[in-house]
Amino acid sequence: MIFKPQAIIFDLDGVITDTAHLHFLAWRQVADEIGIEIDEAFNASLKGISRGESLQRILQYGGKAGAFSPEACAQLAERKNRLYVHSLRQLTVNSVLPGIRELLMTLREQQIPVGLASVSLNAPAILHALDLSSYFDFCADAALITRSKPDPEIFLAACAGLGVDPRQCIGIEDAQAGIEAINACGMLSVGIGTRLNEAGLQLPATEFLTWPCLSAFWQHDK
Ligand code: B16
Ligand code: MG
Repeated sequence: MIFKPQAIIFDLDGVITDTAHLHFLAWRQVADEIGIEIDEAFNASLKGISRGESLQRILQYGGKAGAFSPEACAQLAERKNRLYVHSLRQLTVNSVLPGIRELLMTLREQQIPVGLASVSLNAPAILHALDLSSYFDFCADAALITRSKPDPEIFLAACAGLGVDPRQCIGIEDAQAGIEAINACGMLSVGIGTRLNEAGLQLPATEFLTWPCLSAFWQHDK
């Protein structure tokens, strides 16, 4: 008898498509305008971190923590988002990371519910641009989340929306904060990339993320 997880919950940026570079370009421009220089290495530390908190980390990095009023911070975050949303126009169905569309199709065939746990407020628009919306049974609403990853809130919201027990689910993430969030809710964690501590299973890239691989992981660890 093969046991299956009750659901698979995906992160978006870095797992389904790679928008990290677009986030970087938008943040770099805004940071530059207030005299802070950031690079791709620093940007990697913002993976899975909400927009508002990303701005606070940039200000801290540039030695300007507390230099802007809440209203000015809101304007900076809004400016970054306008730049970012504009850049999302370049996303097409070909922007899905290798193997992901095939995996989502197989999960449909296997009748395994699929959820999304992205802290991006732009997630629904991105799924739509990638023509993947129909593969997701529930997308947690980032606007209702009060605590950024590594808090498990967004993953718990995705499980609640699907009506599944987190301890019977797999979560997939590319960020350390996301792996910690998955583990904190008792889900099995799959990490995409390198240098992810505590991932139950670590794969170097999405092309290795297949249903046989996830199924074998589940049989082995449950
Ligand atoms: P937005 P994920 C996260 O997406 C990104 O990794 C992070 O860099 C970004 O700041 C955050 O979404 C918020 O995005 O500004 O579009 O609301 O990894 O949780 O899918
Ligand atoms: Mg991510």
